Amino acid sequence: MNEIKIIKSPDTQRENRVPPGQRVVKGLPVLHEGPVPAFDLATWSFRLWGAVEKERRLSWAEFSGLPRVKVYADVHCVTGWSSLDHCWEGVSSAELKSLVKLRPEAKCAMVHAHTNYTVNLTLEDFFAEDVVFAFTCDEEVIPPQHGFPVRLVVPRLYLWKGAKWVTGVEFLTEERPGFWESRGYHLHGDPWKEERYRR
Ligand SMILES: Nc1nc2c(c(=O)[nH]1)N[C@H]1C(S)=C(S)[C@@H](COP(=O)(O)O)O[C@H]1N2
Ligand SMILES: [Mo]
Repeated sequence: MNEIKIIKSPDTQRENRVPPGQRVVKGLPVLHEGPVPAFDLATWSFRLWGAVEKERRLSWAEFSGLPRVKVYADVHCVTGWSSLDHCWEGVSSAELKSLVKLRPEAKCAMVHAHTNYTVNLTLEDFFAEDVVFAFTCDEEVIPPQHGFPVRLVVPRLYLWKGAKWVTGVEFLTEERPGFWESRGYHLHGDPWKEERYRR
């Protein structure tokens, strides 16, 4: 086995780990639009496309075989709850750089997921060291309602950026709002600045 790199999200090192306007809950509530999608790992694929030199599609065997990291992080939901001390194991967003070469005009990432869910991230936020495509949460396989087989975790932004049931990443040359961002949520979503909604 390769050694798994352990990353501590910087926000877990703060003296006060609860952002303004948030309260701490135990466990992880379930929140999403629409039904929990069914999955067949035999046909599952992860696509990387858009502003890249050459598009790629990875099978479950290929994607789940990539080197892994463990990210220790808190989550903050825009609706007002935070849940502390989670450990996510999966593929670091930075790992994708070994799979596709971004074109110089690439500026943003749009992460795509079931069902018609998308989140926009700047490349800086997307490639932050603690961003992970997670297979497990707290040492257990992510349950269906939390995103099985793979969900994104972006610890430094509100939890809506953590797309469950991800299907791929499209690289964009200009920012385009994702699912919630086009319905009034903030384009960025920093919980420490309370970037909840757009005016
Ligand atoms: N595919 C998908 N991912 C999603 C959503 C969704 O509707 N569809 N909702 C988001 C929102 S708004 C939140 S708060 C978190 C909740 O994650 P949890 O159910 O694991 O707590 O999932 C995010 N990821
Ligand atoms: Mo949410």
